[in-house]
Amino acid sequence: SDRPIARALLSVSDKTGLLEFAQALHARGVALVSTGGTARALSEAGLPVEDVSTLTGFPEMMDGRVKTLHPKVHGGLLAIRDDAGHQRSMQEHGIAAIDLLVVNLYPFEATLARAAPFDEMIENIDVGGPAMIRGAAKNHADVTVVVEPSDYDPVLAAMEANAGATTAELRRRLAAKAFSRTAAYDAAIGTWLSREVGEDAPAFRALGGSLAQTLRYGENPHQSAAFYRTAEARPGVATAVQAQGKELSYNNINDTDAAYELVGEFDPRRTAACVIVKHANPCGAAEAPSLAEAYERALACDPVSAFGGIVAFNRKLDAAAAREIVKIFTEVIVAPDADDEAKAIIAGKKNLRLLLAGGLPDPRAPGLSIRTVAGGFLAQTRDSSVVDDLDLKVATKRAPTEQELSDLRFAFRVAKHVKSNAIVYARDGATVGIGAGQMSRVDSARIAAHKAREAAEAAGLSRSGTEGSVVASDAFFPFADGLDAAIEAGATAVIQPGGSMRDAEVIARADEAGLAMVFTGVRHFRH
Ligand code: 93A
Repeated sequence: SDRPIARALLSVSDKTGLLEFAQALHARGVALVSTGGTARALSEAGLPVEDVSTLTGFPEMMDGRVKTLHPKVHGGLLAIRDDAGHQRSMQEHGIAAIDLLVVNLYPFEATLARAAPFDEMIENIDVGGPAMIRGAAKNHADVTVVVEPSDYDPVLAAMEANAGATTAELRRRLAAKAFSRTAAYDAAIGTWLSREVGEDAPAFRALGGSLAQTLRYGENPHQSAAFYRTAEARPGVATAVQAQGKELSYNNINDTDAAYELVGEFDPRRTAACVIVKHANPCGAAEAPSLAEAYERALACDPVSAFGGIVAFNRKLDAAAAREIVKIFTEVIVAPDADDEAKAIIAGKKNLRLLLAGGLPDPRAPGLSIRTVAGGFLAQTRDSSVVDDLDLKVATKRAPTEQELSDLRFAFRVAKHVKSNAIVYARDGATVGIGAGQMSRVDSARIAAHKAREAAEAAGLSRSGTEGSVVASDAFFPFADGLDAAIEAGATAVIQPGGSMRDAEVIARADEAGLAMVFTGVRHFRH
C-alpha cells in the first residue's frame, strides 16, 4: 500500500550518498534504524539513529556475522500490513514495521578483484544483507527496497510527490533490481568457489538456470560443457523432449536452436516449412504445401552441406516427410510433434535424434541473448523483428511483383538467421543460394551465387541457380558492387535495410538493370 514511509533500516558497506539520503529521510520525519558502522556514520553526522541491537535486544555478535538475522528485523520487513493475522503477530512479539530497507552488500566482487586470500573472501560473503533484501523485495507491496546509491534520489523524488510514500510501480521496479542483485552476488560467490575446487559445473549453474543435461564435451572434445534451462517457458530446444536417438552433443543443441528459431518464423497456419542447418547456418529453407515438399526443396538448395545436418519443421512431422529424411544421413530432426507413423519410420534409424518441442518458438517474443567476452559478458534483447510487421519502402522505379514481394519477404526472413555478412537468394518460397559469415558482403554474394550454380548443375538444371531469383541482404550494401554481383547472378529484385551513404548509387544501378528494390529500415546482423 502507498502509506508514508515511517521507518527505515539502513545497513550499507558502500556509504556513498548515505548521509545526504539519511538527512533527507530524517527531515521527512522518518525514524532511522541502522547497523554498527552505518549507525556510527549517521550519529557522527548528528542524525538520531536507533541501533539495530537495541531493536533486536541482541548485541551484534561473532564479528558481525549475526547482526540483523532476527525476527524483529525480518518480521518488520515481511509482515503484510493489511493482514489481521500478521498484525496480531507483530503486536504479540513487539515487532515494528520497516517501510524502507537500504542495503548494499559486503564488497565480495571488489574483494575478489584484488585477489584477496581465501579467508578474507569468506568473511566478505554477506548473509544478513541478502536475507533482508529478499524479504523486503518479496514484500514490495508494502516495503521499498534500495540496493544501490543511484536509487536514493528517485526514492526521495517519489516521496516528495506522494506525501512521503513511494508508488507501487517504483517499489516493484526496485524489487526486481533487488532480486537481480542478490542473484548476481550469489553467482559471483558460486563461480569463485567452483574455481577454488576446480569444477566447472557449479560455475555454469551460477550463471542461472537449472541443469538440463551434462554434455560429453563442448564445441571440441577437450572442452567440458553442460546444457541449462532458464525460467523462460518459450517453446524451443530447451523445452524439447528427445523421443529417440543418440545423446545430443553441444553442437547438436546449438545447431538445433538455430534451425528451430528460423522455422518458427513460418506461421504453420499459412504454410508448411522446413529448414536445414549446418554449423549454425541454414543451408536450405523452404515453404511448400506439405512438409515433404518443403524438405525436398530445402534439401535441393545445398544437398552437399545438408549431409549430417539438422532438419527443422514448423508442423507435426508426418510419414511422407519422415520417409524423405531417412534417405540421407541426418543428425537431428526437430518439430513441434510427430505422428505415430512418422515416429515408426524414424525408429528405423536408431541413432537419428528426434526432438519434439511441443510448440513453435514465437519470433516476436521478448527474451535475452548473452555471450561472454574476456572478463565480462554482453547482453542484448533478442532480435524479435519480423519482416511481416515492417513497412517496406520501394526504392526503385519498378515495384516488385506479388511473387517477387513474397519471395523478398521469405529471403529476408531467412537472412535474419544467417551469420553476417548474409546474402540469401530465393525463388518460389525456397532458398537457392546462401552466403554466410564472410567478412565482405561481396564475397557472401559471390559465394551464394556460386553455391546456387553448383546445386543447379548437380540437379541437371539448364538455367543458372539464381536466374530469376530475388536476393536479401542482412545489412545495407555499402557500395554498388554487392548489387552488381546480384545483377550478374540474374536476380530480379532486392530486399535490404537501406540507409547507406551510397543508397542513391545503389538505387541507380538497380534502376539501370530494371531491378525492383525494397528497403526494410531494419538490419539483421547476427554474429
Ligand atoms: O555478516 S552478515 O551477513 N550478518 C548480518 O546479520 C548482517 N546484517 C547486515 N552481514 C550483515 N549485514 C551487512 O552489513 C549489510 O549487508 C551491509 O553490507 C553491512 C553493513 O554493516 P555496517 O553497518 O556495520 O557497516
